[in-house]
Amino acid sequence: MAQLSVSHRLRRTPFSDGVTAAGAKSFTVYNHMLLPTVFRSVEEDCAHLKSAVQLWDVSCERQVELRGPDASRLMQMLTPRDLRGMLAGQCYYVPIVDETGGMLNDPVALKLSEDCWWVSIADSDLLLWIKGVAYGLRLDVLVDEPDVSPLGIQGPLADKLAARVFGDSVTDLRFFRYGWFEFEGTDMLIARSGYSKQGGFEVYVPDTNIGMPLWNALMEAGRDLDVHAGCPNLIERIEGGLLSYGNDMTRANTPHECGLGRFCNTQTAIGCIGRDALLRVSMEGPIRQTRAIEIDGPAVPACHDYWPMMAGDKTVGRVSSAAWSPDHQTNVAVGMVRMTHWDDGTELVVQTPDGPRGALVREQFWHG
Ligand code: THG
Repeated sequence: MAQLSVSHRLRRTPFSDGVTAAGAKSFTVYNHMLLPTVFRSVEEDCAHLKSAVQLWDVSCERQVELRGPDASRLMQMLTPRDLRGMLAGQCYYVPIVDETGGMLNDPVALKLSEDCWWVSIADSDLLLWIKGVAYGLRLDVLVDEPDVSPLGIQGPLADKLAARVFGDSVTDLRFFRYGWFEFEGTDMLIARSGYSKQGGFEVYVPDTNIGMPLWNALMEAGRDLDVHAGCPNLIERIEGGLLSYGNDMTRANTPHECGLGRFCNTQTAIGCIGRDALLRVSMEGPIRQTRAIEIDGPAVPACHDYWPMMAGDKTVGRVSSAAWSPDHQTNVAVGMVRMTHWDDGTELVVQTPDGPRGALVREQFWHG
């Protein structure tokens, strides 16, 4: 395969030296930044993630900072999730929609204080949308991207490793809560969160220069835990039903179509952009929705183009992500299916590049 040319438009991260030294085999581009996708192999990385602990360079989950008297007001304009009960110390997974109810991003929002928020974004230029809204309404708020780079500590041994470097109290954090912890004299925000179902933390590293010292300290401290560099894993995230913005959903989808209706409180999210559109779709319900899909046969190739899902000669949906799961001995996939065919157990045919394959619609992901 041809190589990707790296230039200033394709940003390195504070941990790039560590990622290279660990032998990253491939990368993708996410928020104009390098994101590793494979170290040993997707299957080996998955097995290791489920049994040990990994360091993830997820710097590409960039922070958009909202700071100023209107920060909370602006934040509530961006999402149909009701933020009134949210306290400093909490993280919320928040769909962000445009005026038509179309998904713009699905970030994690962190409330630092009444007048300061971080929005930890998925792969779209959300900063520009937020700046536009703030300027258009002349809000009293600064919108910027700080030098903050998330480092994931993911896997069943994550608590053990984090405790050795940040102290035992880091293990008291509850899911989607954060606290402040010190490393070599620098305070950093650590949350119990991450893009896997294996548990762990995300360290919001507040200065590029402390990136490699922290990376090296974690690698050193976790030697006997078999710590290894890792990255969001395609197999594990499909099994867990974690969606990928730009792949499994786009601006053409509402949160309800994406199965993110449980993160919308459109009735009470007063001031939210797209509220009228979402009130309408939440009343009527979506006519297509994200589903887990099980695809028969041997390992499917990578899903670059959407694969049509057929019922007879009718196209009733499409697969957006797929991978062979060694643990489930089947191909696990994410698809969008029309309501006429979205019931659990519905049998369909998926047109893969390797030819047609039988497939089953599932109401639940695997959570494996
Ligand atoms: N962590 C941080 N920033 C991120 C991601 C992350 N930005 C980009 C991307 N990932 C955003 N997408 C997601 C998708 C799923 C979750 C988080 C971010 C997630 N979901 C949990 C689940 O579905 O089980 C729980 C959500 C909840 O119950 O509140 O964690 O990973 N910093």
